[in-house]
Amino acid sequence: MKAPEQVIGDVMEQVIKRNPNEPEFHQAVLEVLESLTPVIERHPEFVETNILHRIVEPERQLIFRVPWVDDNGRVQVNRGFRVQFNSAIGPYKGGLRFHPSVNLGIIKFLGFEQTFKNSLTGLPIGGGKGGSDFDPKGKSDNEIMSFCQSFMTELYRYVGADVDVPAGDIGVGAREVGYLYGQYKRITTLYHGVFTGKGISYGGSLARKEATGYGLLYFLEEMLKDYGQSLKGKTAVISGSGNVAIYAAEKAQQLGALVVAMSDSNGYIYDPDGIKLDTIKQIKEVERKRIKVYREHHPSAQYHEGSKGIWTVKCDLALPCATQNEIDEESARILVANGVMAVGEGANMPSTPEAIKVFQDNKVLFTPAKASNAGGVATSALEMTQNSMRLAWTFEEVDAKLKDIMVRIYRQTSQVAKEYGFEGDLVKGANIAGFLKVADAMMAQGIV
Ligand code: NDP
Ligand code: 2IT
Repeated sequence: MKAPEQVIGDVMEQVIKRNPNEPEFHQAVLEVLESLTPVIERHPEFVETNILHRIVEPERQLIFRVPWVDDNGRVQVNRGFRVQFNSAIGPYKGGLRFHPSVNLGIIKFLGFEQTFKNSLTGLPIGGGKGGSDFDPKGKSDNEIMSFCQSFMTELYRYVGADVDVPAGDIGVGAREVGYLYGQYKRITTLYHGVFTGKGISYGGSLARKEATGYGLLYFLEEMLKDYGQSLKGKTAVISGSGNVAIYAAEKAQQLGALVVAMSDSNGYIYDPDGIKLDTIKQIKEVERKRIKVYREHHPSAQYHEGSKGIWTVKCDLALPCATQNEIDEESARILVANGVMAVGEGANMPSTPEAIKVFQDNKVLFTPAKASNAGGVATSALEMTQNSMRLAWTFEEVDAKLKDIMVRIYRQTSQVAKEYGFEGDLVKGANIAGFLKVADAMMAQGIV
């Protein structure tokens, strides 16, 4: 029998060889594999049945052409993706990202993370992710609709309420989900829950819009409680100003924290008296403008060009809610020097491995994305449940279930970390707990 380290080394070598030029995918896989040494020691059957080699290989990867016509009558071509990563515990589930940086490696990293995140929710959902290198910025509603209809005209073949259920992610919100769902329904004549994050008038769940951000704060609250702390009076910095960031800020404020900075990909605003969230919602959700416009409404706030600078703002809580690898080692060191107490990941993989090491070496409480941002997909699964039952729960009912789920994920993650000798290390706890359920289901289902 090979030593666990060697098994992991072999799998990693294979991943790099099979998936060249996909650094984000390598990064996500390595972090999970590195956590699994003690699991492999306890479970030789995982090695005998090659579970690790199987779990890092997506079940299916779809790449397709998305042609559409812009407002000037020009034909545009984008590339569409859907990676159906793992269906051991349920139908593929995960969002769609529309951003010019999207490529197969990014979708694969997100699908891989999603598999373990979805497992942690305790709900029956497998892992998948998709998207396109289409850039929604500056496009008219008509262009967005054209693109979404073309995207769905291909994707519809591969999805379904019990097959694969997409949702939003960067660049895909209520407007895009509406156009995508409309086209799906038109082609298939099926009115069922093939998307989550739908509008409330056509099968969406109350509290789904708020769920990722609220869930992050419920998770943080539970963790801080464990250390005799609370959110009250804490200063928070939240990167991004999209769906996750806005509702993380809203719940942080409700729980008594002072949110002093938010950003977009151009720069960040600093408002020492506390960010006025109504203004942010108006600028971002209604007008779709840049965050620097905030200063026109609140002249005493500062605007700084460059999104990375947000991590130089002194805070107790740093909540990265924009994108992958947005906190590097240098930013982590600045946060630590400024006395940060906890870092809660709302975005997927927002901290580089070097940054995570800086936080953990300096005893900063650190919540990994696949645990602390699981509230979004968990509430998506609640939307699927409501659609199947043909009924709708109230906001309070969904929110209470979301809170229960986040508290349970925190407890399970910290408990599993302790059980495997990594007390306080939620990265290890989340990776191990997420992996165990998927691996167990794969073992039970044979070599498939
Ligand atoms: P949105 O598109 O609503 O918002 C994204 C925000 O992040 C915007 O403010 C955007 O700025 C900023 N951003 C995006 N890319 C970059 C970049 N390369 N550099 C700096 N800033 C950037 O997306 P969401 O809020 O839905 O998603 C944010 C993160 O949360 C992502 O990592 C996503 O995968 C993750 N997530 C989302 C969930 C959901 O339910 N929506 C669930 C769990 C995780 P700009 O407008 O300038 O591009
Ligand atoms: O990364 C994520 O968990 C999401 N973008 C949400 C996925 C979903 O299916 O709700």
